[in-house]
Amino acid sequence: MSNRIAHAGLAAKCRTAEEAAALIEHGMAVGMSGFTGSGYPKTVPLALAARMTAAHAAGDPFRVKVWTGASTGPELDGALAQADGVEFRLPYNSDPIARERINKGQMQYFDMHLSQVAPMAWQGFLGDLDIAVIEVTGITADGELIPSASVGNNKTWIDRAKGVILEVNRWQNPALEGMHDIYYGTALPPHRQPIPLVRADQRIGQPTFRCDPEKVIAVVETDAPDRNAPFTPPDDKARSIAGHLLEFLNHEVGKGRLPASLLPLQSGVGNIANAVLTGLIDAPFENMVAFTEVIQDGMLDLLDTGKLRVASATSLSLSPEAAARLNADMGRYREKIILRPQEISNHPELVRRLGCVSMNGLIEADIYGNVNSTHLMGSRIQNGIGGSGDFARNAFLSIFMTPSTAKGGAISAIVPHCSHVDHINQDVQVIVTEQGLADLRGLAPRQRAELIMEKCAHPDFRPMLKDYFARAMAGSYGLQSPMLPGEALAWHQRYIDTGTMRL
Ligand code: 0RQ
Repeated sequence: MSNRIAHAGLAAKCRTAEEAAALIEHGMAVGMSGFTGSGYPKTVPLALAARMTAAHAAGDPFRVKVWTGASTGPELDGALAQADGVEFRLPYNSDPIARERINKGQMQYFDMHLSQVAPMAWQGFLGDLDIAVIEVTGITADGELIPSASVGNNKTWIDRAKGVILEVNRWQNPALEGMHDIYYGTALPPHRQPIPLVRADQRIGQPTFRCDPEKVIAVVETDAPDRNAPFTPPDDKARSIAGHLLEFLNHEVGKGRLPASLLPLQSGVGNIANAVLTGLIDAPFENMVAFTEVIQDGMLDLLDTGKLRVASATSLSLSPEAAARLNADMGRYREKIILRPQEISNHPELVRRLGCVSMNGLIEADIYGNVNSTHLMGSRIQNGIGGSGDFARNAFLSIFMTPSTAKGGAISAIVPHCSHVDHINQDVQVIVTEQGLADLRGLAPRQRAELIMEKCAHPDFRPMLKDYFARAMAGSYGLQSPMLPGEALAWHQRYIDTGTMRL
């Protein structure tokens, strides 16, 4: 037993991962920690997957409902999906094995706005939560829990679950203690009060989770890193997208519509978002702050330059190199990073009050600026909406970015009609591709279409889009948002049939 467990009663509950996993039964709902590949439990899910595989081999059913913060790691989503042990999953997934099962119809997946998960769990719509499995950095002498590299929904899972299994991960730096801000003031209507946060750098809660030691049914000691992949260096397209976006932000500062320190930044996941953050290092903005979900490598680089003063998020999602850098200097970063529950990091009230500049990736946008963030060809889920909707609808500036083509140029990211809509055009103010940037603020649908085709579409697909739009103008049932229903999704059908949207 390590000195990470300072509470004698909880130290006495140390078990092996197999003993802890044996407490989880077929049909249970299990709330796991984990957000974008960090702070997820690493041994109990693996032991649970082994039990499931053995049960299935013996002809017995063994599947559970898995609730998390967001995506986790291969030891959790990958292992449980491989064992065919997940009946139902929420709210965000990026694991390829789980994705495959979802798309084969073998797993129910409730893809949700991340800020709404905790309130919905309290409302009771999701049913009872049987067990929480939560990775922590340590346990204090009075039994409070020091959070790990992500906060996610852990507070809610600990509060709601009938039993709690803790994984105390020695690999997580003990100096994480003090980085977190766990707010206990949320309530359901009619008792909701304003959340007293008016600046991104403010702390409104406490550094630890409260947990009744009586509820803890097992404590498992682990020593394993979070498994995040390295970022690929920005390619030409990512650099072009970042360039257009930074030029636009500069222009907005020049016009007096944004302060010189910008407004609190929210940045999505992925290589393009990372390229934008990297581009901000050489941009003329100082004293920036971030109010976002995920702190990835580019955000750490920005903190290092001093241009970013503070970053508020719910999770650290770093490459192994950046994680090592953070670990080596945790004392200093702890002053600049605040990790909060995701119902606070993504809270619409706070995003609106602070006036975030929201920057997220997309799968496809249509000529009117509706955005699909989740489904390929209308039916196959990629990841999930994540926090993009929490931010896009409420941001001061809602920006979406993408390369103009996908799959080696076979697919246009700008289409006549989105095959699935996550963000309606009213929530989408700016679209950026490597071709250019369309500022859609204040424009009506036909004006938006002209601008998106001209600025964002790839030149190979632009004539096809213009041809469709011209024919829609001539033959549409109405002219508010001209459309030819029989043709609107023909590009997607062509891709499914022939492997390309090209004629
Ligand atoms: O698939 O790897 O099999 O080729 O989609 O696309 O280009 O790698 O882009 O990693 O930036 O992800 C929208 C998915 C973009 C992401 C999305 C295929 C493409 C590839 C991934 P392959 P890229 P990125 C904060 C905010 C929703 C959640 C969100 C996302 C794969 O940004 O999940 O914003 N967003 N959260 O080939 C068919 C198209 C395609 C396409 C791309 N038009 N048609 N396939 N692909 N465009 C974070 C959280 O909330 C946690």
